Amino acid sequence: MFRIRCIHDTLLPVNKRAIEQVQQIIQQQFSDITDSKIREIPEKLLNPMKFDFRSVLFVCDDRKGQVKGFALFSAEPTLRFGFLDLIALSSNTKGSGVGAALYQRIQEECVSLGFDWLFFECMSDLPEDSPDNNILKENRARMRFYERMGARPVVGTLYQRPRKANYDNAYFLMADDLDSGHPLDKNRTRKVVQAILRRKYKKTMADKHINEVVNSFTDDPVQLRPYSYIKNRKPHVYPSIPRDKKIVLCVTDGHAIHHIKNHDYAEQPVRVSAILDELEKTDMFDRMPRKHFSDKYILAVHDKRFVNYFKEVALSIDSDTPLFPDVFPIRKNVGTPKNIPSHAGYYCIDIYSPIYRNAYLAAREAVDATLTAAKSIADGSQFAYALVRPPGHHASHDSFGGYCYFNSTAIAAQFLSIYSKVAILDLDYHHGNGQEDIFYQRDDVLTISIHADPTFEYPYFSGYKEDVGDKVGSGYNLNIPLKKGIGGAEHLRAINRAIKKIRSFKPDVLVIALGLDTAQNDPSGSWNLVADDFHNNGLVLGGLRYPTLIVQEGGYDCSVLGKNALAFLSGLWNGFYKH
Ligand code: Q9C
Ligand code: ZN
Repeated sequence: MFRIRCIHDTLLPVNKRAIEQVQQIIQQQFSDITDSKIREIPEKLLNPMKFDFRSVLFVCDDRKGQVKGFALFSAEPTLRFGFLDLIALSSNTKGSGVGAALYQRIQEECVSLGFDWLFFECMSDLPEDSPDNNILKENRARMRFYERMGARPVVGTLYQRPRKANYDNAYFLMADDLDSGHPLDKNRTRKVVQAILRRKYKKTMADKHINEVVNSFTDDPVQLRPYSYIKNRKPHVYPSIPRDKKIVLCVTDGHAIHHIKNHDYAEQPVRVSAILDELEKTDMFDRMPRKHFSDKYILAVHDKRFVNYFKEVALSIDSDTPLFPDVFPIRKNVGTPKNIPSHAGYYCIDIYSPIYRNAYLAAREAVDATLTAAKSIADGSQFAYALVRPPGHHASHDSFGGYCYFNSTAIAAQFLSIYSKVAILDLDYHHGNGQEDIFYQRDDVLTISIHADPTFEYPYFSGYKEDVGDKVGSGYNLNIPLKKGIGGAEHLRAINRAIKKIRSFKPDVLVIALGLDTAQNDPSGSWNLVADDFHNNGLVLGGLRYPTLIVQEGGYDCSVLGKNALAFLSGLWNGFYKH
C-alpha cells in the first residue's frame, strides 16, 4: 500500500521526516547535485516565488511514513508549462509501479493547472553518449519508461550538448504533450527553454551559451524523436480526475419501465445503458443520486391541464398496449378536452408518441434527474450531464410529441434562469421546437437550435430561420437549419455561428440539448458525424468556459451512442481544462 501526497510545508513532523528521506535519496542517487542545492529544497517549498517557479514536492510513502519515491515539480504559470525537476525511487522500490504513479500524478497536476506541456531532462540513451554498457542499459530502460508515459526527447537542437567541461553526460530535453494534441510552437518553446536554462544553469552557463541553445530551436513545430521502444503508445488513457473536476452525472435509473415494444419504436431503454456502459469505462464522471423536485418546476413551463391530462390518462391505462393518439383537432377552440384516452390528440403533435402506462412516471423521473444535474450547476459544478430518457425537446408548453413528454431541458433552463442568464443550444438532429415555444417571448433565455431543415425533416412546421422570437423575445431565438447528408465540418461551422450568438448574449450558464441522432447511420437522421466530430464540437463548446448542463435528447444507433456521447463530453472537458 502506498499513497502519493503533496507536501506544501515543512512544519509538520511527518513532512519533515519525508523531506529528510527525499534529501537522502537525492544524495545517494544524484552525484552531480550539490549538498547546498539539496539543502534548498525545504526553502523552495516554503518560499516558492523566490526561485521563479512554483515548486511542489510529491512524495510517495507507505503507512509508516517510509518514502518510496518522490517527484519535485515546478509550475511556470505565465508560459503555462510544468517542469519535472527530479523524480526518483528509493533504492528498494524499483519496479513497483510507484514511478508510473508519481509520473501520472505530475501529468494530472499539469492538466489541472491548465498546462498543455510538461518538460524535463533525461539522460541520453544513445550509445555514443553512454560509453559504459551498464549505464547505457539503464538509460535505455528509463527512456522506454518515459515513452510509455507519453514523453519523448526533443530532437534537432543543441539542447543535449554537454553543459559543463568536467561532466560529459548528455541530457535530452523531454516533452510530454499531456494528450493535448498541441504541437510545440517554436517561439513559445524558445521562451520555455530560456526559462528552464536560466533557472537550472544560472551559475554554470553563460547567457551567451543559453542563447545559442535557444536559437538552435529552428524547426516549427519543434520535433520530437519518433517512438523507438514501444510500437504504439497505448491509446489515450483518461487521467484520474480529482473529484471536483469530474463531470457530474445523473441518470434516470428507473427509465426502463417506459418500454414501448413496437419493433419500429426507436426510443428504447437500451439507449441509456449503451451510453452508461461507455462512460463507466472512464474515471471522468461523478455519479449523483437523483433528487425529487416539486411539480412547480414542471408547471413553470408546462400548461397545468396538459400535465394533468398526461398524468391521469397514463396512470389510468392498465394494459401494456401503448395509446397512440389518432385524432387531432385542427382548431383548438374545441373546448377543454376531457381526461380520456380518445382526447390524447388534443395535446399531441404527431403519431410517434404514444401514451404508455409508465410514460408519465419515466418522464417525471427524467425531470428529476435533469433538475438534480441543473442544481449541481447552480451549486458550482462546471459540467453536469443528465443521462435521461424519454427525451424532452419536442414537448412544448401544452403539447407532447417526437417521443417527448416533459421538456426536461426547458424545465432545467427555467430553473436555472431564476439565478442566472441561460442560453440553450439544441444539437439534436431535429428542431428543438419545445424550448423555442416555451421561451419564444422571452429575452432572458436564449434558444438556439441546429437541425435538419424542416422542409424535409420532422417536425416540418417549425425550425425555420425566419423564426427569431416574438415581442421582447425577438432576436432571442435562432434557428440554423442545415441540408441533408452533411458531415462534421459543416456542422462545426454552424456551431461556430451559434457560439457567436451565445457570446454576444453573455449567458451565465449554457444548457446543451444533446441529440446524438446527428451521427453517421443514425436510423432517424441523414448526417454523418463520427466520434471525432463530436469531440471537436465538445472542444469548442467547453472552450467557452460557461458552466454547462448537458441533457440527453435523441440518438438511436446504439452501436455508437456511447462512443459519441463520451467523445462529446470528453471534448467539453478537454476544451475547458486543457486549453
Ligand atoms: N418513421 C427525438 O429525436 N420521426 N425525436 C419519426 C418515423 C420522429 C425524434 C419517423 C422523430 C422524433 C427526440
Ligand atoms: Zn432527434
